[in-house]
Amino acid sequence: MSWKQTPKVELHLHLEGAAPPSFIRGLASEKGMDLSAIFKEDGGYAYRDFDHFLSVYEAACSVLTGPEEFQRLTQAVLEELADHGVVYAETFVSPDFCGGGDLEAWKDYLAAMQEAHVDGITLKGVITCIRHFGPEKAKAAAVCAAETYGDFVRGFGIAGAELMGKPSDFMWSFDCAREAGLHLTAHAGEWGDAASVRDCWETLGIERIGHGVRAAEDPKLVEDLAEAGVTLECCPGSNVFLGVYPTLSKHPIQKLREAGVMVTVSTDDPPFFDTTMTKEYEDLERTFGWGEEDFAEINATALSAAFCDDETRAEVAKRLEKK
Ligand code: ES4
Ligand code: ZN
Repeated sequence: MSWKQTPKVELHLHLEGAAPPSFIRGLASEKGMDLSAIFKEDGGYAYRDFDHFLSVYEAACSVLTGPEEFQRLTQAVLEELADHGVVYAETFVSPDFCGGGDLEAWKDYLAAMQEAHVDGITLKGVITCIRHFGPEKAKAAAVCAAETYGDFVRGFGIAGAELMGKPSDFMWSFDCAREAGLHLTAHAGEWGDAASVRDCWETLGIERIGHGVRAAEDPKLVEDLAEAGVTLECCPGSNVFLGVYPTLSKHPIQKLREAGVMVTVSTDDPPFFDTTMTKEYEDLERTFGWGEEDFAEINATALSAAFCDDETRAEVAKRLEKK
């Protein structure tokens, strides 16, 4: 069956990483910028590996020069998500890419993003610092998040090159965000091993883990994550595309779920990884035999781990009941 219309919750989506290539190409040509180096002949993004992906990603972001571009980006992303049945999404946005960490500039970007609207879908923001930009930049990102916590800004996290620096380098930022009332998540266990997932979880006191799948390599950690009810923002298609696992059948999402870990399904950077939420569901059905009840459970798990307020949660729960 096609899962396109099935209502879905998505928790792990980088806003700029969700930018359709045609949108970025269109903006580049409006601005007279030459981005041909980052596109393949078929129009998709071109890169070799994760580090190169990050630099192509930053080049793509270079056309997003102001709040207006972010408003248009958010609108384009919401339309794409709604087309795939997504009724609630959380998106990672970084003050580093929105005014360079300046609080007043950040507020203008945020206001612009919140102008975007599509009926039937709610979007919330998780503000991320970028690990490879270092702890000082992360502090500015955390202050931006703390100062703008509210209806849209719900969480704080860390993205970027996972193997650079240590979680403890970012403790000040996570403490700052926690004290302001923000929910916390962090990218861990995509490139790093199970020990690094535990380190990140215990050091930063996060409620969810971005990816986290390499935790599957340590049975004790799996047990502890299940017991603590930590939710993993799994992005199976992204992991297979980037070679974390050779095929979806080798991906631990099923094993983690069977062990009682809260797992959810997201796309990460969908056009970069040649995926959509519909495609993720189709692939999970084909590989693990997941059906309607499994996806309903995955969405319920995602909604209970969502960083929104309970009124929004109740509204979204109603949307999930409709088919
Ligand atoms: C990421 Cl900084 C960033 N952007 C998009 N996707 C990512 N994955 C990890 N870090
Ligand atoms: Zn990610």
